[in-house]
Amino acid sequence: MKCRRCKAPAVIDVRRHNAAFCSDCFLHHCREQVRRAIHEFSMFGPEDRILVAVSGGKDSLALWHLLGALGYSADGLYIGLGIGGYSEESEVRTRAFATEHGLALQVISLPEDHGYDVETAAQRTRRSPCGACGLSKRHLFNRAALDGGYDVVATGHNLDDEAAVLLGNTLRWETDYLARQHPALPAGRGFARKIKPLYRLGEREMAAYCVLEKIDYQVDECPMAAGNRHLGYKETLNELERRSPGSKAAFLFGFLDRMLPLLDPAAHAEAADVHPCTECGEPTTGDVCAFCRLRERAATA
Ligand code: Q46
Ligand code: ZN
Repeated sequence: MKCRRCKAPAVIDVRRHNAAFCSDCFLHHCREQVRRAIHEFSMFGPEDRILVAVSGGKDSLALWHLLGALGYSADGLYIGLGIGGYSEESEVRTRAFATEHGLALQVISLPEDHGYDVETAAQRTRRSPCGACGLSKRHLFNRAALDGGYDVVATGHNLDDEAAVLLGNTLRWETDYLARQHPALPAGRGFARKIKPLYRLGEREMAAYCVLEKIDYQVDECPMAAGNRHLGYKETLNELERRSPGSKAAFLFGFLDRMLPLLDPAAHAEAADVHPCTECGEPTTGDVCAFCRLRERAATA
C-alpha cells in the first residue's frame, strides 16, 4: 500500500476516499478537511474568539490540536460530569494536553459548581443520562462562551456522529432538529455561534490522528453511553459503510448540500418565539429554561 500523495509506504487507508496515506500526508489530509469545513461554512473570521468544548476524548483533543496546527488560537472548556473514574481520567488527560501545548483551559464541575452529577440529574428528572448530560453541556458551553466574550463554540462532532444524528432525525422526520443540524449554526439572541469543524472526518481518522500526533486521550467510552440509540445508529451505518464504502459521507454531505438549504426557514421560525429565562437569562420558550429546571430538581446541596 502506497501513499496517494507521495508514494511512500502508507500507514492508513481511508476507504471512502479510496486512498491510503503515509503519516505526514495523512496529517495533511486531516488539516485540509478541517480547513475546507471552516471555509465552506464560513465558520469564523480572523477576529473571532473560539472556545473549544473539550471532553478528553479523541475528537475534541484532535480538534483543539488541529485548530492550532492551522494557525488558529482557541481556548478550551472542560465540564466535569461527575461520572466516577471516567470523568476523573478525562479531566487528567484534558489538563495534561492543555499544559503540554500551552493552551488556556477553563474547568467547570457539575458536582462542585452546580451541586449535581449526570446520574442523579437523570434519576431525579426522569431523563436519560445522555439527555440530562447534553442539556447541561449545551447550556454551560453557551453560558461560558457569552460570559467569556467568545464568538464561537467549537465541538468535536465527527462525520460518524453527524451521520448517526442525521439518521435518527430522519427516521422520525424531526424537521426542527434537522434544520438545526448545521455545521455552523449562526449566533442568535442569547446563543453563541456553534461550529463542527470535524464533520468531514470519520471516527477512525480521528483516532489515527491522535496516535500519529501522540495525543494521549481518554480511550474508554462514557459508561452511560451503553445501549443508547445513537450507538445503535452508528452500528447500522457502519454495516452500510462496510458493504458500500462512502455511504456515510454521501448521506451526510448530500443532506448538507441539498436538504439543509430547504429547511432553513424552519430554524428561523423556531428562533422567533423565545425570550430570556427568568433565572439565568438564557433564551427559552417557557418562563424558566430547561437547564434551570433540571438544576433545581437535581441539585443535592
Ligand atoms: S458524556 Fe454525556 Fe456523552 Fe456520557 S452521559 Fe451521554 S452525553 S455518553 S457525549
Ligand atoms: Zn435558565
